[in-house]
Amino acid sequence: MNILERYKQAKEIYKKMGVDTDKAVESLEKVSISMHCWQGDDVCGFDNKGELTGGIQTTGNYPGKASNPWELMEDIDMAMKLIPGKHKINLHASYAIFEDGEWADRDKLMPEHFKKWVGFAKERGLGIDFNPTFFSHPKAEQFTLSSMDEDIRNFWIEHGRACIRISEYFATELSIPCVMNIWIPDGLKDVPADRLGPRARFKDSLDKILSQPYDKSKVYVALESKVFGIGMESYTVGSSEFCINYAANNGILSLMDNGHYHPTEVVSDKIPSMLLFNDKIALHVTRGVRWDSDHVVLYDDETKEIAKEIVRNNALDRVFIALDYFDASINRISAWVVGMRNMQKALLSALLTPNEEFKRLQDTGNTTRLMAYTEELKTYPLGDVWNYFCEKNGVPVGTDWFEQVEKYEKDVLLSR
Ligand code: RNT
Ligand code: ZN
Repeated sequence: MNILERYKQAKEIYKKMGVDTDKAVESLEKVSISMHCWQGDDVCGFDNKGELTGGIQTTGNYPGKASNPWELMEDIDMAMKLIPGKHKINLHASYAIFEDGEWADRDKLMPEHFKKWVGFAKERGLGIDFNPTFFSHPKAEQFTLSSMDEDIRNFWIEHGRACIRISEYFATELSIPCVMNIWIPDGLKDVPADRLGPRARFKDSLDKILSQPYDKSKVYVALESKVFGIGMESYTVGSSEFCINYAANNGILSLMDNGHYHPTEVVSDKIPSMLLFNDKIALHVTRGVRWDSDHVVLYDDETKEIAKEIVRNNALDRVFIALDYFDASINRISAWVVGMRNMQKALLSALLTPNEEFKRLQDTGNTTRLMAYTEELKTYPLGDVWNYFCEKNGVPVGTDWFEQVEKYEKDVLLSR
């Protein structure tokens, strides 16, 4: 049976459950996910030769890593060919492209250092999101925006301000708003003597960064919290409470990364609360295995639960979804494609749920039927709708995409 016939059957099956598959497919087509460039080169970037710092880590040594902008762009192209829909690319400031040898430090970065990225995105109709890079730099030893050294703190404030200008440049050039996410690695390995001081300095630094004028309809500044990092196990300056309160009081967005909470805490449960108090929120979808390990996003329970909270609260246009992981132990293109497609599958699954009816069952206390239906739905033919979605959007169906990754590995990656 071909894909269209199977879709038609699936459509009937879902219809009996009160779900319109055509509408679900249409909604999913409009969702753009921000694909993190840093999966392509193990978070190395191009502006510094040093190692990855900031308490994050990639492990593995799979061959074929992109080691210059052109390879990274080539790899992004390959991944995007295998992912249905139109998306965004998520850049870090460390991916600046210096031509003619004129290197600039992070505090001096300018839009022209990202001209090539704009050209790349324009040609493909992609948006760009952005991140100042407060790590992998000689001035990012333990503290950046919370540093007690005023020179270092000012250096990073200038970096933040430069990144706002660059974000506005992306949004203006591409006519697609740019989410600019601030995450700092600052923290302590051991028990702090002063928890307040670094946070007060961080707060002041953020105020100074945000005093850079910018168009709020073009740039959405977000602040990402964290619970700990490697070498910062005892104290993180940008904790959840700090970031949520700062964002709420200063008109910026909160960004929740689901690797950044205690092991039994889930971001899915936080989403509805955040939606009640914020017009927009941002996410880094990742997979933590025992810690913030940044494994590839799978089609697992928490990813599905996150998708449900976005979809059933009608918040697809209020939540900026970005992926954030870095696996160097497997083919990096495959890592991108698996994660992106899984996020989309999770959204599709949520869209193929009779959400209003399920809410009604909860509200009327019919939890028996709710459980029975929810469990039946789990074996409904989601795959047939997904395959149709892929075909309709001109990307390979089923495992066919993987054949292409293998060929690309042989032809391109292994000859690097
Ligand atoms: C680190 C944060 C942060 C980074 C990226 C590279 O724990 O999750 O978002 O992963 O900026
Ligand atoms: Zn993150």
